[in-house]
Amino acid sequence: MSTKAYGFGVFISSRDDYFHPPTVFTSRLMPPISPQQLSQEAQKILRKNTWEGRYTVPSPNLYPYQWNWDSGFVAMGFAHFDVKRAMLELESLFQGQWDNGMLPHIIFHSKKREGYFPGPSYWESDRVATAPKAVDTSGITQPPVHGFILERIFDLHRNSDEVRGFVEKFYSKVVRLHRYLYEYRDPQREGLVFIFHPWASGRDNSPLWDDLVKTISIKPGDIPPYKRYDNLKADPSERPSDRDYDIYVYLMELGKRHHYNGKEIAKESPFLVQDTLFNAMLIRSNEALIRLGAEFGIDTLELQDWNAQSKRSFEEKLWVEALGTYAPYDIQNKRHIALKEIGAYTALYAGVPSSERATKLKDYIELLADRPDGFRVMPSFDPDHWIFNPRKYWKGPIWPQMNWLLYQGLDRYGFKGTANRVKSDFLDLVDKLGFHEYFDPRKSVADQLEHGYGGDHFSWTAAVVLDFITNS
Ligand code: 2M8
Repeated sequence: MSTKAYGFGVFISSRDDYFHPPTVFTSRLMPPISPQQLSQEAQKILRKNTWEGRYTVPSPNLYPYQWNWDSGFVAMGFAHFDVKRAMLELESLFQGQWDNGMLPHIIFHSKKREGYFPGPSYWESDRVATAPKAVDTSGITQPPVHGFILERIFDLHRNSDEVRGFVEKFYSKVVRLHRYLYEYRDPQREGLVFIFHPWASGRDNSPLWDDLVKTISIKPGDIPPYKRYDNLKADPSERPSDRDYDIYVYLMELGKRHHYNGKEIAKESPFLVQDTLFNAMLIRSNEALIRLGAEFGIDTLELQDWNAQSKRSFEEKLWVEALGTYAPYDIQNKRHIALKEIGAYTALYAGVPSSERATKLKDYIELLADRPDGFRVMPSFDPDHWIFNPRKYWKGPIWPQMNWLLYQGLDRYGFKGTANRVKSDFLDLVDKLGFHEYFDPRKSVADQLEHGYGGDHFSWTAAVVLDFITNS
């Protein structure tokens, strides 16, 4: 057995057969922080980021509304210490669900109308017949994590009548979301649904989208004037560029023109992508709903059909042999976006890869972790690509929820050592650099920093810490 030091945390080596989870996260600059202290801090953050007692904002200053997949992870975090708030989190999120089943990426519960772009006045959901009347929302969605979050809450509280009752009742809302995706976002009935906006991928300015968005030319008058706030509140060098934002607005306007109707958008949008992460989340959530359906005696035939087709298509269409991984598919230009990027690795959590492909995915993560130039795993983008940027938002940093998804996937395939490496790298970063939005993956650099990147006291960072610590 060998012992390795990752950053300032000392952990036992990651080989599958002899990994032991750490009990204390140590830091050279700070006194050691115990898991109990980290967990208390995480609980405090989730409580503090809860507004009006019923929903949680990702970060009060930077993102002052309720976000779709953030709230999924937040509900999981709350389930560890206040399951009523976990249920309320999901209920307030689904208050924004449209009549056609679409679940928007932002729910604007808050009366606060300034300080985030694009706020409700840009999306104009009140002009869309299927949008809810009681609350303004955006017009695009985000990765569908809610099925497996519901399953997680159920698993943690399976003996509680209240939780069982909630899960049984809530179940149909998630099924409606999936039905929407298959009906409106899969015109060729392939089982792979498309997104029409980078924000819907959850990985806004990932290099994945760079070439594709270069094909979009914006003429004067195509987009309305707008004012960004994000680059005033976070270091602009860590945020997307102005050109990125012009594209975001352009695609938002396109969606608006079609009342966000996926079928119409599919005919016109230059950005139409069958994304890896998005479809992996859908598959894993289908699976969770099938399992929960069996618990409650609900007919799941429709879900089983969807899922069998989605898994098959994912495996057949999105795998790129030359890359040794999966890649999103650009529908308009009929090609893979063949870059190595973290979304592909979440296919493990969805149980998609054959064991041979799964081993390839795992080996790459191990290679990254063992390199002499020293990365914590897993950077959100290929560190060997010239465009990799370890500080810039989705172009390289480590993201909390992505490490959680990766951990689950590796664990599912029995790669316990690699899974624990992904987990302990993340906990080490939080211990050392705080509950930030994202982190520098370079060990030598991160070890000299005093904080992470983006927003601080970040909700999903707290949620992932709670789940990791409670389940280790
Ligand atoms: C980031 O995205 C928002 C737009 O949705 C933004 O930059 O303004 C992404 O990291 C996204 O995945 C996340 O859900 C959101 C809130 O944390 O921030």
